[in-house]
Amino acid sequence: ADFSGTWKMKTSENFEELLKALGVSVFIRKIAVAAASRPAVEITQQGESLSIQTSTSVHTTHVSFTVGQSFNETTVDGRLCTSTPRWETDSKISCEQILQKGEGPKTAWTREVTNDGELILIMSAGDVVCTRVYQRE
Ligand code: RET
Ligand code: NA
Repeated sequence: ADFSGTWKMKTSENFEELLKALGVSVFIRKIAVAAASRPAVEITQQGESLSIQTSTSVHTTHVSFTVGQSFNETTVDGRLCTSTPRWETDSKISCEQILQKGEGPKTAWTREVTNDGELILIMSAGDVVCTRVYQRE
């Protein structure tokens, strides 16, 4: 599948609940939720290698990885983790995260490009699941 493009968020569910499950304080949560309502997502892809930049007014992340190879990233609350992405289907990447230090709920994400060309990002922390749907700009 082709994940590349500049993506605009259409819907988001449970993002604040996700941060809450990760122990983010209410003050920081409100700032993060407001900023995360207008993310700029830029993905480039070459074969199995992806580069994903997610920018907001207060926090930006950039990851590059090859599906099938572990890499370092941060959880959505900013803690360093080791991530292991794999193909769940040929249009869906599923990634488990292991914290490098300390303890916390189990986190993971999936990214899928649907037949109608939407990108669905699912992030989870323990039982809490956040779903964000994007369209190409
Ligand atoms: C943290 C804690 C430190 C202070 C701030 C934060 C903001 C996080 C944001 C995350 C956005 C994530 C998105 C993810 C995927 O689409 C790291 C929680 C300000 C704004 C857009
Ligand atoms: Na997002």
